[in-house]
Amino acid sequence: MASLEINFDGLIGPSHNYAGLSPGNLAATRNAGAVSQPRAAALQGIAKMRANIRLGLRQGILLPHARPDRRWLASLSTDFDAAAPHLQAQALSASAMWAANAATVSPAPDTADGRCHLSVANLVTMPHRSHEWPGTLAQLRLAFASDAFAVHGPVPAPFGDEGAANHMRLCPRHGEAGVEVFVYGVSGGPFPARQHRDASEAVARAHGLDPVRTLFVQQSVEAIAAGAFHNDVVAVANERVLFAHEHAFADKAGFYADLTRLMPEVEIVEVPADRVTLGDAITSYLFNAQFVTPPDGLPTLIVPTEARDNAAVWGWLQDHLAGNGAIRRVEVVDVRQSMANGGGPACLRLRVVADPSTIDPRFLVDEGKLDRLAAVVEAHWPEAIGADNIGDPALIGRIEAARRALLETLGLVELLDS
Ligand code: SUG
Repeated sequence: MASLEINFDGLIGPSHNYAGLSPGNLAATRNAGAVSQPRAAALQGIAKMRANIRLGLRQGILLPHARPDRRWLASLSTDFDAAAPHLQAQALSASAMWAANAATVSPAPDTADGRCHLSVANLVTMPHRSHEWPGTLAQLRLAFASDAFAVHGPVPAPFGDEGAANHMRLCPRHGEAGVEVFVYGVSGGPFPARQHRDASEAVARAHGLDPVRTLFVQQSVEAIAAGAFHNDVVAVANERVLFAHEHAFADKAGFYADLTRLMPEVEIVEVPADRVTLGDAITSYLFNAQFVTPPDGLPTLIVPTEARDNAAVWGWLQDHLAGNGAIRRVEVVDVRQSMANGGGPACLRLRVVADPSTIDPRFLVDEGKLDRLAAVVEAHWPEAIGADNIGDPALIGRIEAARRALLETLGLVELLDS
């Protein structure tokens, strides 16, 4: 079978909660201490996957990690019961759900050895995310074990790498060679720049990318300061179309010129700040849409309900559709539980262009498997987690049992400890 784009969504884990662990992520900070609904959250994620399958897209999954992360706590010479509350929260986070941060992926047509390369992201900037990579790497090594893939470990600290959330690929069609764009931050006003240029360059070297067709682009300080903690909050690409906010990049003229030189057929759809402010872009997550091409060929933007609820954003989308713009269809999905932690439709998925027959089928889903996953979630995921419950041993027992039930259902118990 030919290569096609497969979206791997992070299944939202049973420990999903709002501990406000990510400074610079305004939604997560605003919702710190709110009561989360892990069961509803996971069902929302499953419904999004189901909708994408119905559009004709291929769908995969990445799984929740062992939480609390007892191995990480042991490396800090403590355990969950003895740990300080902030370490308990960091050990319990379900942040692996945001699969766009799992790895950077360079499909086979872009690489020197003709394999699809994946580099697990180190996520070193935020403590609660810095211990995700071993669990992610264990899954990537299983899912992408075939010779068609090369799976790399993380770039070493202190070079922050947040994976595909800061990487875009422009190409005539997914299965053809493209231009890979790495977006890094230098400064973000009061907030940290999470993606370092040295990390992006190391990933590009590891993947054997052609330096001539690889761009390193600085995210604007203004965007990070406004709450765009990843590039995918202000820009997204699909095939030959780049969709970006006017203030996404530090030097947009230079970037657009390079892109147009390398790929004359590129179409840049820029949303001006006088139609949608950076603030509206960030609260609505207009650019954190999944931008995809289903088999009917219509470039489609899958936006969160928050984008429909924002009059300026929805107005711009309607005008674009009416004007026969590059985006031909808009679909709306409800991922409010993830959104409240700053994770939209695009954060929840990792794009891989490959032949599905080369991937471990336990990581691929159809509607029947999603039905089985939904049943596990209904039976085992906690209904609610409040700030006061985080250290509760009964809750922890429930979270660990829920993940065990999931792995048993998928035939993936070998992942129990990772
Ligand atoms: O890293 N939120 C995540 C959201 C990641 C979104 N991903 C992309 N844009 N691709 C983050 O800030 C909040 C968890 C908490 O506060 O408990 C959190 O980690």
